[in-house]
Order: sequence, then C-alpha cells, then structure tokens
Amino acid sequence: MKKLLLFFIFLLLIQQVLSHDLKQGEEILFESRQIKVIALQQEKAIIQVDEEKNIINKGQSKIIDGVIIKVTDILYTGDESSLVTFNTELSYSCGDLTCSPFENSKNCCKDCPCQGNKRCTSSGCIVPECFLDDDCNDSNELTKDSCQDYKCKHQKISCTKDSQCNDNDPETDDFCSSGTCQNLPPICKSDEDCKDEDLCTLDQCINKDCSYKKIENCSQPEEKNNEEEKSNKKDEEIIQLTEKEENFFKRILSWIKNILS
Ligand SMILES: [Ca+2]
Ligand SMILES: [Ca+2]
Ligand SMILES: [Ca+2]
Repeated sequence: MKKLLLFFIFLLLIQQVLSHDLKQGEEILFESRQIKVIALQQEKAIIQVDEEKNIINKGQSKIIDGVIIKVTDILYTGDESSLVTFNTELSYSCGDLTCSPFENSKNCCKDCPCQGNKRCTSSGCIVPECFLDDDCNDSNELTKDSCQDYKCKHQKISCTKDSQCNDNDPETDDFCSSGTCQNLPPICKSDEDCKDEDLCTLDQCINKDCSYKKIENCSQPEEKNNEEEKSNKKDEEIIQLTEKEENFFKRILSWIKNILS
C-alpha cells in the first residue's frame, strides 16, 4: 500500500515537470503562466514568464516569476529555426489552499481569491454570466439552456415534444427522447409475426407490439409424450441388458456342470 502511494506521488511529480521544444518568438501556456522564448544564442536563451524575463545558460536552471525553468538543450542554426528545449516546474503549489509568493488570482484563483464579484473557474477569474440553468433561458425552444462554470451554454436540440417528430409514416411510432426524434418501426403487424415455440401462450400482435398471454391449464402434449417414450426406451434397454447377463451366466454354469459330470 505504501509503495503504491509513493508511486502515485512520483507520477504526480513527473506530471508537474514538463518538457517543451520552442523556437525563438514562440510561447506556451503552462499552469496559467505565459512562457515565451525571447531570443536564442549558441549557449544561452532569454526566456520570459508573464512580465519577467531572464537569461538562462544551456544546462542551467533559474526561477523566473515563480516558475523553475531548466534549459536542457539549444539547437542553434543562426536564424529563426533555432530551437530550445527546456523543462518547466512551478516553485509553488496551486491547489494547496495557500496563496504563496508568485501566486495570484490570475495564475491560481483556487488559492488566491478573485477580486470583486468575479468567480474562479478553470479558465481563471470571470464575471459570472449565470448561476442557474434558468438564468440562461434564450426563449428558443430548440436549444437546451444550461449554466456551466458561470457561463451560459445553448445546445441545439431537434425536439421538445412528440408532436414535433411526425414523419408522416403511420407505421412508425414517433416520439421525442432527450431532444432527439425517434421514429421506431412496429415490432409486429399481425399475430403471425409473434409466433413462438411455446404452445401454452397466446401469441398476438396488439398495438404494434407482441403479447404472449399464458393459456390456463395448458400442457404441451407432444413434448410430454416424447419425454415418456424416451424414458421407457431406456428402461427397456436396461432390462434387456440384465437378461443378456443372466443368460450368459446360466450358459457358463451349465458348461461347468457338463465338464464335471
Ligand atoms: Ca498555493
Ligand atoms: Ca432554449
Ligand atoms: Ca410515424
């Protein structure tokens, strides 16, 4: 159990250290931090985290605005195709309920509360558009309105009631299920479509669906007779066998008697 826990902690640590390959001028978003490669030289890179930048030599690491950056390799070609490989890791922990140095509501609103009436979401602090699904009603019957992460979502649907699903085919059953029209063909058209092997059920087609009503006091004669016949045959075979055995012993006995006399 302890080993398993250590393994998970190890996995968690691996996930937090990420490796990136970026050209000069390119940028990435890492844990809500904007990281940009400003310039590259043979043995060094100028890297910017949000508003702060610094020079890092190949093979070295530095903390820039709370992000630990280690430059592991530079492929210098003399033009904009030059490439830098570096690892990023936060020097703080976002999600530990403590607003540490370098953390703020912009890069970790889980720990550093949003200002004013803003709310914390997975994409940072936002002014809430809604709190409940009802706040998002767009008066359009054919959209499903919901409030997710303080933002309104309007998902298109094709129906809200059965009457919107009429396909003008009297054979099919038309209904609306979770915003989608269903036009199901009938299970049966006549009693003949419902025939089963059971002689003790009444097979009928009622309202396009098969019905199998039990027939009272019904027994399946053919099957029963077959069973009885089978068991009788077996009994006969056993009797015949024992008779054969008896005859065999009788013959041996008489043979011995003949020899002795
Ligand atoms: Ca924190
Ligand atoms: Ca709607
Ligand atoms: Ca129909």
